[in-house]
Parts: sequence; C-alpha cells; structure tokens
Amino acid sequence: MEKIKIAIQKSGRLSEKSLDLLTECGIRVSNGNRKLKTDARNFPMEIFFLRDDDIPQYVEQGVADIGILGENEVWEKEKDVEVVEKLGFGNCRLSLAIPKDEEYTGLDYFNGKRIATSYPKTLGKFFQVKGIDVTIEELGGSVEIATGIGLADGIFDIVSTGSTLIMNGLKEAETIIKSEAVLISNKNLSPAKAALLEQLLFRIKSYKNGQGKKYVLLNARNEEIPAIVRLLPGMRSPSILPLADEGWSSVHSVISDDHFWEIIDELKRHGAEGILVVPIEKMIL
Ligand code: PRT
Ligand code: ZN
Repeated sequence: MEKIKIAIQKSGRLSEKSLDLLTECGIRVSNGNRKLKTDARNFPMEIFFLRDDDIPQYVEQGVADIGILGENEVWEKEKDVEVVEKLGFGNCRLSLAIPKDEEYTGLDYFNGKRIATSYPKTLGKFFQVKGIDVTIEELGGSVEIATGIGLADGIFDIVSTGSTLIMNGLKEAETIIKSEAVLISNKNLSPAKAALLEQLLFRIKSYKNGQGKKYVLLNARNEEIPAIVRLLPGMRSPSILPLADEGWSSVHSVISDDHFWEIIDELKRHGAEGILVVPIEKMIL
C-alpha cells in the first residue's frame, strides 16, 4: 500500500506540537531516538524529521508529499506548494522593530534605513509594494542584536511575547503579517496519496473543531428551557431530554470557551442546576 510521506520539524518550536497533532489524529509515531525517518504504526504514513527551512523544497520536489511548518517559512522560501490547512499552533507575528528611544513616525521612517532579518524575501516584497527604499541585511540568526552592534537601524523578525525585543532594547514599530503552523502539500499527489491526505485533513479538522469548545449538560425547569436554549446554540440545536422528575429537563449542548463564564452565569440566573462541563476531544461535523 502506498504511504504518504510527511515532513515535520526535527527539533524546534513546532516539533512537539506537530507530533501531538498526529497523535490527536490517531496516528501513532514512535520516535524515541529521533531518527531521520520513521513509519507510523497504524496509518500508511512515513514521517521525515527535517529542518523547517528545508521542508518547502522537499515538498515541492515530492521527496515529502506533505509537511508541517510555520507559514512564514512558506512565504520566504517561495516554493510551489499548496497550503492546505492552518493548524492553530506556532502563532507569531513578523514585525519591524527599532531601538526603543527612537521616535517612530510611520513606515516612511524606514526610508533609506538598514534592516537586518532572516526573512529578506518577505521583507523585500513588503517594502517594494509600499515603495519604500531600504537596505536589507540578511542574517541567519540572532537578528535582535543587529542594532546593538551597529549592523542595522532596525530589524524584521518573528515576535511572540515581545520579551526578546525588550531584552535587546528594541520596540515593535509595525506588525507586517501574522503566521501560524500550516499543513502544506505537493501539487501533484497521486490519487492514493490525495485520498490519504483527505483522510488526514478530516481528522485534523475534527480535532480543530473540538478545540476551544466544551460540552455542557445541565438540568432546568421546563419553563426556563426556551431562555436557556437561546444561550446555548449548540451544533445544530441543543438536545433536550425530559427528566424523571416532572417539570424538569436536561439540556446538552456545545459552547465556546470565548464567553464561557458569562454563559455559565446566565445559565445559573435561569435556575440551571447540576451543570457539567466536559472537554471535547473531537467534533465530527
Ligand atoms: O532548526 P530549524 O531550522 O528547524 O528551526 P528554527 O530555529 O528555524 O525554527 P524555530 O524552532 O525557532 O521556529 C519554528 C517556527 O516556529 C517559526 O518558523 C515560526 O513559524 C514559529 N514561531 C512561533 C517562532 C516563534 N513563535 C518565536 N517566538 N519562531 C521563532 N521565535 C523566536 C524569534 O525568532 C525571536 O528570536 O523567538 C524570539 C521572539 O520570541 P518572544 O516571545 O521573545 O517575542
Ligand atoms: Zn529554520
């Protein structure tokens, strides 16, 4: 049987979460000693452990069929691959930063300036579109020290909490683009591999649908049910089951984490009792 070959980051910020995602998709990978590649135990899949920078090229060439990496690397490498799904982890932003005591006056501030980055293509395209002339200094790493040592006037780098910038006496001037981990695919998969990708995608989406949501069960008096149903839209609509206790029903529904406590408070105001909140592992729509 044909296997689908997936490339994930060997060691870095996305490694653990990429493996976790496969686990959530029911795909068991044993990678005790971090080999170059390994077979999944219960899915026709071969896993390659690579540097994230190399993944777009391998996927373009078909050495790997699909891959997981930060979308920022996909933009920078400009390889002919398809982004098939955003994965909801590895979130960060690509930002321009300048020394903290500088007065930032807007994008024109950068005219004629030198900017250090590991993402020269992404940055070059951005300023080209804006019609602003900058000199880009390409660095492999430690971009945040470039202004301190006099190599550049500003930097363009990945930011998540912002603490690296602060530690290096910098401040974020502009956020250019937001990135997260994505699943990419080769554009010419065989029908068998395309079917395996579909299967994987279905599982990924079911997992993602359950994220940020809770299953809620509660009991309430029948006269309160219409008001409670309005608070709990559920997937289609909440399930309502009569209780053995006359005049009472049990309501089952799905709620999102976003307004979780507000909704719970409202439910209590409507006399909801025995409220049970259960995590959702997967949600098949
Ligand atoms: O060895 P390999 O080439 O595979 O790994 P790498 O060193 O190139 O990448 P790695 O593991 O650092 O990051 C992999 C991916 O994680 C990136 O391509 C991003 O898509 C994503 N990601 C998410 C991040 C961050 N958050 C992040 N904070 N990548 C890097 N950083 C760095 C950033 O470069 C800066 O130095 O963290 C620092 C900023 O963090 P804060 O929290 O201080 O703002
Ligand atoms: Zn890398």
